[in-house]
Amino acid sequence: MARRALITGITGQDGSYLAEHLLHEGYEVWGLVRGQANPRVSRVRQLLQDVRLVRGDLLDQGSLISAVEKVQPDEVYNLGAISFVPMSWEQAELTAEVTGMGVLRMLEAIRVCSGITAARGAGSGQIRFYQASSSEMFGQVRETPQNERTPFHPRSPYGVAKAYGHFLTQNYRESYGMYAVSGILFNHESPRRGAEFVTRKVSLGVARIKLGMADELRLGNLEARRDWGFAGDYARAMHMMLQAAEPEDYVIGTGRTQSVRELVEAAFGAAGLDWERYVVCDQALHRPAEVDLLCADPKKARAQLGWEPTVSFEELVAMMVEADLNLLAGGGDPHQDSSWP
Ligand code: NDP
Ligand code: GDR
Repeated sequence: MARRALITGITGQDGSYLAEHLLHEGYEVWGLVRGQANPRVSRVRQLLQDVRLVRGDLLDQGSLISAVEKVQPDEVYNLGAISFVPMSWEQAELTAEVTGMGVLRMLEAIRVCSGITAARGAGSGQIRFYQASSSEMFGQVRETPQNERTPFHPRSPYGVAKAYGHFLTQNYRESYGMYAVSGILFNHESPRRGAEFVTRKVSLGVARIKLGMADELRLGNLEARRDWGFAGDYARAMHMMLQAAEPEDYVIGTGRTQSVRELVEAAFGAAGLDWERYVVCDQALHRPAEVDLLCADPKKARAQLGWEPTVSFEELVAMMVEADLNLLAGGGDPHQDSSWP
């Protein structure tokens, strides 16, 4: 019988790559969807036709219990979150509820549906759980590169909520013997990335300028450094983590770091443009507290899972610029696009 996976956050960037990967691996894939008229759900219906949908919301405990009861999953991937860091200052409480408490609700749904109690002891329950932890938990780093033992100092309500979810996942593993793991993933991008994140904002900006649809691109802090990889590679890592014999947490990243300025230079360069003529630095886009430098040390994932990234930073940037040039030249709308590269 096919293994069954339940993915929260199916309408997001990672949900789409993970669903495709799991379908390819022969899984029966279920996606948790919320809301009444969410246009991203129609896109999933259209583009991921083999994915089955179940209603639920990370804010609603009962709905998660019902979803787990209905799907009877072997694996649960908790990707749902408010994931845009600046929004976490504007809606700090909602971020805590969805990105932080949502993890508790999903773990409780699994625990209750599996009949797990502390008294039953270690190893009880069959459902394997993946939590989408983030390099934003490292925040203000005192050591680089960052590995599984690097201390956390989150710099945004989002980072704090992720740290809660991370420790809680560890705690359910230790308290109930559940197979529950966190992937501490560094930034990963693709042509399916939301338009508000810096890589996609830049690739769309470059495409608009190249096609004569805009004459400037406004950005915030150009000096921040990130470790950027390709989302398809990271979805593969999530699945690999849940196949390991023992439940453990892993850092996933490329081990290279670039500044936003270098990203901008590479993206404009890929379209034959000089970025300095078009980029405007806007103080209003700076964050109340910034994460200055992130760089992964993915040695453990390489050694224990055999995971390797396959797309370089330069290839990633070129892929995103080309995809957005094609999208906009064909009259597509990045907020509504009904085809995924
Ligand atoms: P996206 O922002 O693209 O997707 C977020 C998903 O969360 C959407 O499917 C959204 O669904 C869902 N969601 C939001 N609120 C709720 C809710 N109340 N209940 C259920 N689902 C909800 O994120 P990514 O795909 O980029 O990231 C996936 C996960 O990985 C996130 O948890 C993110 O924080 C984390 N992460 C991402 C990294 C990256 O670089 N991409 C790096 C490290 C961690 P809807 O359509 O209903 O709004
Ligand atoms: P990040 O991604 O906050 O790292 O979180 P984002 O692409 O938003 O920012 C990266 C860096 O770029 C700087 N920056 C800008 N960012 C945006 N969005 N818009 C701008 O105009 C701009 N100008 C400069 C930012 O200040 C920042 O330093 C992403 C999300 O996917 C999280 O959910 C995830 O956990 C982390 O990656 C790892």
